[in-house]
Amino acid sequence: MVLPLLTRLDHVGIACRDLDRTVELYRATFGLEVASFEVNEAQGVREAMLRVGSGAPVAGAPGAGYVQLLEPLGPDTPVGKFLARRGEGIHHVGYGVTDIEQALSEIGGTGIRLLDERPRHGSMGASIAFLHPADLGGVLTELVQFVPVP
Ligand code: V0V
Ligand code: CO
Repeated sequence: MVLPLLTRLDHVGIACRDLDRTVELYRATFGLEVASFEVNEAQGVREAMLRVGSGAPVAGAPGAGYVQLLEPLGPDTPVGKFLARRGEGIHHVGYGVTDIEQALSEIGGTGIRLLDERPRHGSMGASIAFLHPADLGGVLTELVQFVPVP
């Protein structure tokens, strides 16, 4: 095992009620542009990734970090429930890993609950998996393995 398991900050996920308005807020306030815009039915979100900085590449993955703006596809989705309970704000933190299967196995072995036993499809082609916030000080934590486009 190569430590640390987390190689970089990939993104901060922010729950919002109106994705288009929030994208515009980030553009007008910070000059950030949308790098990718996707609907992820399985995760129940419309989401936009806004790249922050260019960053030096780490372990073959782009070094840039992102802000991920998340709008729920409905009330009975992770982000829909979060908005109803807590309102708009930071929803999760996503960290880069080099080998997500191995990271899940190592982290699962520590007793932290895995919300995904197997990686799932994430933004921009990445493999992602979530860890339970109740076991990590109230922070919903996402592992992200960058998958290069062939
Ligand atoms: C809920 N809770 C959270 C939370 N969401 N705590 C911290 N951060 C969050 N984001 C707490 C909530 O306050 C409750 O705490 C407890 O969990 C149960 O809340 P709930 O509303 O009943 O929610 P659950 O249990 O139905 O679901 C919560 C979890 C769920 C975290 C298990 O949201 C989940 O599986 N999330 C993973 C998938 C996801 O979030 N997808 C959207 C992003 P108390 O009151 O009991 O203490 S998709 C994405 O990021 C992509 C595609 C990408 O990056 O590529
Ligand atoms: Co995310």
